[in-house]
Amino acid sequence: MSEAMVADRASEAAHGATQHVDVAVVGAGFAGLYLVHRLRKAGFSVVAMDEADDVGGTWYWNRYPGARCDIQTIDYSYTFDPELERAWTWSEKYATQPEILRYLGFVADRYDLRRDIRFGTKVTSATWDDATERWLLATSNGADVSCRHYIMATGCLSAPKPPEIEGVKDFKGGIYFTSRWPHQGVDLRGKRVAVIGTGSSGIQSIPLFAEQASHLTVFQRTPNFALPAHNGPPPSDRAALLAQDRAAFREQGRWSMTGVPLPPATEFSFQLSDAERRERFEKLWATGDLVGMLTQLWADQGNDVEANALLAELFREKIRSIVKDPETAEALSPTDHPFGSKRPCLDTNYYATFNRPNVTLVNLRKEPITAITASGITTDKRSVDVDVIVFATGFDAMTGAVKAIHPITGRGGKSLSDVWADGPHTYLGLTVSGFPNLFLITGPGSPSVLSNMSVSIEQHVDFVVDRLTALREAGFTTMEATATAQAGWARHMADCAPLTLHRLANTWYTGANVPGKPQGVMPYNGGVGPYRSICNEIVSQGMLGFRLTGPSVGAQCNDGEIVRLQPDVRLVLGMLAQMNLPPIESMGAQGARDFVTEFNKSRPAGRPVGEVKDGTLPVADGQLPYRLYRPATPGPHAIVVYFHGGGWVLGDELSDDPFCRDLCRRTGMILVSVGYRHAPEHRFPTAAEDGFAATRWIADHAIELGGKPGPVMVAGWSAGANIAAVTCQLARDRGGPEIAGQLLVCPVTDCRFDRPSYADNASGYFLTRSLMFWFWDIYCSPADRTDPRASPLRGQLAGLPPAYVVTCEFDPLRDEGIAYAEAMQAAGVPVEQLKARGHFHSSFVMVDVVITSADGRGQMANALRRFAGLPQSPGQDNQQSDRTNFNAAAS
Ligand code: NA7
Repeated sequence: MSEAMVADRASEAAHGATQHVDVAVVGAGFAGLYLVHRLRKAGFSVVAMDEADDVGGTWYWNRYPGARCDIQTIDYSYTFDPELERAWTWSEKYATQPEILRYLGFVADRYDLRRDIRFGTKVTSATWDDATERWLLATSNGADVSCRHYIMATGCLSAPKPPEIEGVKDFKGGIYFTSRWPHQGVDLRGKRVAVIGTGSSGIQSIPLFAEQASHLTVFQRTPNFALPAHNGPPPSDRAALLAQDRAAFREQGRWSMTGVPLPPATEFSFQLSDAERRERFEKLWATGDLVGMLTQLWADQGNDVEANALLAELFREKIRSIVKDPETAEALSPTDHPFGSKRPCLDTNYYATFNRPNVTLVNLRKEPITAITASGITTDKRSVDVDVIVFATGFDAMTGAVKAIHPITGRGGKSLSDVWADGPHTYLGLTVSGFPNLFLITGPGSPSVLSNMSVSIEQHVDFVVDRLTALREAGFTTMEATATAQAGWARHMADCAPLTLHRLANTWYTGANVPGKPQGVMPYNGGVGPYRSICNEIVSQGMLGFRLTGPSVGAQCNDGEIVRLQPDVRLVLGMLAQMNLPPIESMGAQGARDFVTEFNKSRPAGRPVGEVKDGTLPVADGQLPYRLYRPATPGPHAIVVYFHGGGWVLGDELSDDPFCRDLCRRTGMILVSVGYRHAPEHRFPTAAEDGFAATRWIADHAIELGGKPGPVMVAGWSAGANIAAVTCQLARDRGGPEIAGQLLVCPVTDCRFDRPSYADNASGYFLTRSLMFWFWDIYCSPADRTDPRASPLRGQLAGLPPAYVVTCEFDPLRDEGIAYAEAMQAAGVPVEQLKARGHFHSSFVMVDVVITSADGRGQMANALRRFAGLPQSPGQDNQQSDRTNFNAAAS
């Protein structure tokens, strides 16, 4: 836009004392442009303001040489208008900044957006007025703005971080920031250049600086993972997919985890050989596909430190193979964070640049910068004289652009900076309690920078504009998140933490790059598709978590938390609901068994253990099969006798295989999973008696099995936990075997169905009330049900071995498990309980699917170790252990 046009717009705005609009938007980048378009189409009066002289947002400012997007441009585009998509063709796989800026200019022209944008205009304060229910915005240029709704489309990486290094102002040479690169460019030919910072901006620009500079010195604090972009035309296979069915391609992106339509890997690292893993890595390295590298290698690469370490090492091998000087290669090799936990970069000749004679790497971890002087940069080992310093030192990400650019004062005079003093608090990353009618596009708490931004921006803009339209139609004038909804979102965000490894790195995702900034993963890591479904659910549940008011319609507040399930439990239940399965109880016993066998085939295989051995053991009237899991560590090991779940009707000694393997690995103990007999062929009390007999046989044959002689532990899940509990009572009453402890996971303990959990969780959580009725009917006649061998809660509880009882919030069996734990405790049994919030009946056995249950499985393992008199394994406190394991894997 010409300067004259900017001046015109400013003077237009300056005509009235205040410009009145329905909606004011800050920012004219990807988000701001789409907002103006959609709001206008929805019939709202709108003004957007941007400090820049034209559209572009981050792409207006970040003009440093080599600046490109790191999501393929085929995905990094608007998708709201198929005509627009047909009208624009990207020239490269990863477009350069000038091309992206041209694209945004093209979009602005096509929809005539500039006429509602005041360029060269900063908002200097925003204040909510309760009386008028409007925001009043003061601006740096022209009229103030009064608006009903205020939308911050300020971007996540738009507030540059100050250099934080002493002496910058003393430097006599040229100082440049990649984030504010001069429009006319900078001639670095023949100059001695220093670059500080090796994030995406540094890594993209360093190879180009090296081609011009007489000498380039790169000051690196943290080495980063970089993948060669192999730029060129957009990949023909993906272009063909898009051309074939544009709508389906886009829809797939919208519902994916990252916002890019690429199917994630389904095989786990431990299911692939070294050669297979390397082959996958080489393929993605050769194609330069960053999202692919982040999601398509193996299913556990993003959430398991050991699986991730395999990938990180392949990267380091590449660096060593490219960079000739071993010390430089070592310094360039990241070891302090898992791959993907810090934004990995796409590069063109980055590592090879360090083979050039005119390039030096200074490792600030070994020699920190002490000062910038008049002539250059001094570390504690040397002084480097330079003509130019380029700061590629990044941004005050996510919150910087929202809270630092101007005071925002909400209801009751509350300042956003104060409310966010200890970190950002939002509902959905989109709204803030206490700040009515304020919206943040891709704010902290939304997928934002962990996603394809263009997809997330469109989703947010659509959500906001659709809500504003619906509000207007219903006569509401304000919309505000409730404190309960916001607190619930914070809890959901915390629940999502184990889904990825972002928490293990100090990055701008966590605020660690800005001294003094509160720490915590700011973007939502639960995935783009799940996030979209949550937003949709909020609407379908009558704007759950929002308070709406209007002069003629009064107030409406449907308060509550949108996600009470653990994030991965929510996904599993969603998938099961989509499968639309017939009730298991309608299948008949054999049909249900076949179904379970088939269903189990699709689950991730369990992790490797030292040895898996099948055998049989005798009981009074037959033989029972068992499967033994032995740890890889030298024995003899303590023994846990395990009973699988399945309502005394389904399953066998193999059916909880991944869980047994997991417990074996975590405890360092032998697990013997017993194939006890089932109803209806063998009704009560066969399963209970089999459990007891098997435990006795295993205890008697501990040495032959490679275990330690002496007491054993028992464990079980669901009906298996019922058998474990009964076994403990029978062993006490029948003179052994000695049992050192019992782990009861979601146990069946009683035949009463009137406890609240049977009503609260009667359906919708896989194990239903009606399925439990069916199990009981098949297993046990009503007359037998009160026998303590069926309902151990009705037995004598004194003198039982110590117990660890696990119950899940969304399980019909929750309350009888708690009742059993409390009754044992009242009888003097040492009892510990794990009441698993947000989990369902199957959470703990769905190893590698319900990742959020890993922490609980760690706690169970430690309980078993306590029973066995073994020291606690620090590796089982997950948050802590991930760091410890990461450090061990990296070293
Ligand atoms: P980044 O990714 O935040 O990178 C900034 C770099 O600057 C990073 O290597 C920092 O090291 C380094 N840095 C920051 N402050 C200092 C000081 N004081 N001394 C030495 N080194 C410092 O920003 P970018 O602009 O490269 O990329 C931002 C995003 O834009 C990118 O992820 C893409 O999504 C696009 P550190 O790692 O903090 O040790």
